[in-house]
Amino acid sequence: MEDGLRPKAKHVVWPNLVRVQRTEELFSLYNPGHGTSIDVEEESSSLVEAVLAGFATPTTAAAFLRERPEFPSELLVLMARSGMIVELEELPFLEHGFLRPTPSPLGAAWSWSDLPEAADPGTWVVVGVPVDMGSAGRGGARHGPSEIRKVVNGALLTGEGDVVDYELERFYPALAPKLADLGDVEPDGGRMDHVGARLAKVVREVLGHGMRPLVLGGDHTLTHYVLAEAIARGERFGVIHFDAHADLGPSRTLSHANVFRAAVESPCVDRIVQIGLRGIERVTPFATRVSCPKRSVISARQAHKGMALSMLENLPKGMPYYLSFDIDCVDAAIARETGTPLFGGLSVELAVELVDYVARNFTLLGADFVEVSGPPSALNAAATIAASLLTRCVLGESPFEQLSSDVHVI
Ligand SMILES: [Mn+2]
Repeated sequence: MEDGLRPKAKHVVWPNLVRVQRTEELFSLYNPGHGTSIDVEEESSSLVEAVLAGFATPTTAAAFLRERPEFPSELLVLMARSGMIVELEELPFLEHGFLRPTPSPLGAAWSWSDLPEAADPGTWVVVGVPVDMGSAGRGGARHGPSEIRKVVNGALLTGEGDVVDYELERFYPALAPKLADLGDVEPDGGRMDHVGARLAKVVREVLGHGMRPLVLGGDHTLTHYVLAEAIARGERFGVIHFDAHADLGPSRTLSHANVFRAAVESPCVDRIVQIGLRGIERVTPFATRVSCPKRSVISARQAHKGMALSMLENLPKGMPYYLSFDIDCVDAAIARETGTPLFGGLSVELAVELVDYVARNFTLLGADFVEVSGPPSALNAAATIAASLLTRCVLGESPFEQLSSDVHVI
């Protein structure tokens, strides 16, 4: 059947559906947890009623249609995509909600039901994950997505026309980046695995359409769920990870301190590059030391000596990479708003140069910017830096000329 509805999976009406009767025949259905609604007109009201009655107790689309051979299956797909009916299996993590639209989208505002029609390969699809459940340091990363969206240059990323880039002396003619925003994953329910399952559902769909997730954290734990979806595709890829910390803790309990564990263990992940590491840590005496030849580490000190760039230049370019940027990679004297700050990190200039190199020279299958924290303030330096780094990602491969002394006049 069409995208978004598995015919043999049991579906059920979403339990908290709101019905508003507009006239005797006309009504609207709202799914406040998915941020979706459908207006039901006279000609379709009996069909919608049939779906609501038919899926009041769990059944499959195949069984529903077998009893009603004349039923338009596209209406069933629409009701599944808009969350009016959901898979029984997904109910535990969808019952508290799925996606919340954001008041300040980056690029085009998409709702879940805009997919798959709106899908366009190569598009960066923003999704925020406002959680800090997986943090051991100071919390506050739940403010990350809204703090970052507040300071992204929206006119630059949503408009059309020429773009002048004084930072890297470039001129981008007629720049129209492919960027859309699905809003934030619902953080309600208090369970990281439920939030992770919602995020995984989004990432699976985005990757499935050849688009690229651009995830705004949130604590670093969320990267685990994104990487798991990338690994599930079964294709070889590499990971480029900017962080003050290695996030390879030996614990089996998922937290923001061991999110790259699955990447180390999966044969799909061919290379893991970690840039900006620093600090001194005690290794737990219960852990066993094992070799990991696919891992390369460039400390913050080495990065400042030009070694990060030369290492990236020598990485194989024949496979896609996933970029994960923990804002604490940047020096804590500059990017203060983060959970586990460390001094002696990357400068803003170096971070911009490296992310720009990555975005221009590698095929990125997705990216995240995590550990930007609140509380909301007049100037959130970490959010502002994350915003300029993610802008470099979105500018990506766009063609440019060397900046000239020309001026623009009307
Ligand atoms: Mn981290």
